[in-house]
Amino acid sequence: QKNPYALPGRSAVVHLFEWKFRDIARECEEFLAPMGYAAVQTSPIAEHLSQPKKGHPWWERYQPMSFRIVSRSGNESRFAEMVERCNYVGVRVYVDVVFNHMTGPLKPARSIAGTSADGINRNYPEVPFHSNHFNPKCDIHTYNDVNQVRNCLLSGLNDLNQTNTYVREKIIDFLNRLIDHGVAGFRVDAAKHMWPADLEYIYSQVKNLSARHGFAPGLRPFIYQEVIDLGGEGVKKTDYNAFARVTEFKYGAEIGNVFRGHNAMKWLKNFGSEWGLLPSGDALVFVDNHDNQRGHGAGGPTIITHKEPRLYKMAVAFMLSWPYGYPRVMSSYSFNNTDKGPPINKNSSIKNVTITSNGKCGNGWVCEHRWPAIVNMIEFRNKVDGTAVANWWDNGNYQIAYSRGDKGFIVFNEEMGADLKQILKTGLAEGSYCDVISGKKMRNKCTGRTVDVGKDGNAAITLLKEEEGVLAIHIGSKI
Ligand code: LM2
Ligand code: CA
Repeated sequence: QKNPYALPGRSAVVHLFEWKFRDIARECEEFLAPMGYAAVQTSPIAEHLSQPKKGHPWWERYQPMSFRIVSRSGNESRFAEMVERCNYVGVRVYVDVVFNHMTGPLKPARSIAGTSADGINRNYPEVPFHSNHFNPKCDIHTYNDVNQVRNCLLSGLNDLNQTNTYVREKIIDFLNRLIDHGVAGFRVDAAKHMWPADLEYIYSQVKNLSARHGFAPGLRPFIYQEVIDLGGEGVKKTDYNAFARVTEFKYGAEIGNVFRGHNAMKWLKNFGSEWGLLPSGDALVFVDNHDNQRGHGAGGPTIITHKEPRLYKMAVAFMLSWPYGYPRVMSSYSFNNTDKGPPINKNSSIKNVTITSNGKCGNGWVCEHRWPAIVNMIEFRNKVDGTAVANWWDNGNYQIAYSRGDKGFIVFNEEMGADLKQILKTGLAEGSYCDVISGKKMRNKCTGRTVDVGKDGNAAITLLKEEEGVLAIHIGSKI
């Protein structure tokens, strides 16, 4: 089912990567709901491998040991409390679910909850799964062969057979338990490595969203499936988008290309399905994700992350201003090597997300979703909802501007070493507007630069090369 169930006036899902449930609950109440975010994506919540000797790399959570709810983010009662609190303030919860595989070939494999499994002989007593529930061991030698991609081992991880009735039942039970807790949907990890028909069957057997948690009768869960398809492989994103949404990896790759100066911004004019992207209503889009921000997954060095803040703000501002796909905002912790897990205390529990008096995060959490330019663009997206792109302007190269109907207007300057000075049609009514990238409207004053729109809807826009590369105004920032 492709509807994210955003409350009216809200949009986007924020991935609170590796956050503890308690911190997510607080964030729903204190920030996400009031600021207009629609939903959160959690990290995987099922009992998973523990690798203390490796310093608890983030990817241990992508090696499940059972479908009990216990992870480095918290136990089942904390999870239940989080979903309850987020739902109460109208923020949807989507869980990252991993059921293509279990752990790699470790004997014993020890879980975060202290149980063990035999990853060599494929015995997972907590489920239980035995070797007959898995596909025969083989390696993926070529991504041209869909049989290998779906039936062999992804990075050596024991590959569950989702065609098996018992395996299906265990997966369906797990998803149903999450629905009972009040979640609104799922991010399906490694969907590319499972057969579309198996997934479609599993989804069809999952319950409707929980009435007890306030969902209307008959609602099917929101599902977005992780399928990495940059072209040229056997498995295609279009194998999966008939029955649920798909993560559109080409989006961030193309955005990276454009904003890094490898493809002129003027071409963005028809960014969307004409670029070979999925139909808008089938796509879950993002500038970076937890994999490709650290060189895992797809996209490589073209992907833009929080490590390049000026560029990142431009890329995310484009995503949030552009009416294509359902956007996901990444919220990271800082890292300098690709394995590094979240910030931890001496006893290796995950550190709390602390919030400083100016609204920034401490303890090593980056919290891109709280960056003023990013959260202000969430408000922009919510205010312009339902309008089309209009008043497109470009300089033939790396300067562009457009409005969203008569509700919002945005300008980008990515022209190497050049200023932007133009009289532009904003589509907006006459008045003074506060640029939400350099500042914010506060008590009818603007803390950043103001833009004066004349009777004719035109405004003199200046974006100097040393300033931010983007400027945005909307009906809510009128002063
Ligand atoms: C995905 N796609 O379908 C993600 O793009 C991918 O990043 C995930 O792997 C994968 N699904 C499994 O959920 C991540 C991480 C890997 C890591 C796995 C399992 O990117 O590096 O693999 O999780 O934890 C790790 C080791 C790898 C080892 C494997 C098995 O990094 O070297 O392979 O465990 O022991 C021998
Ligand atoms: Ca598989």
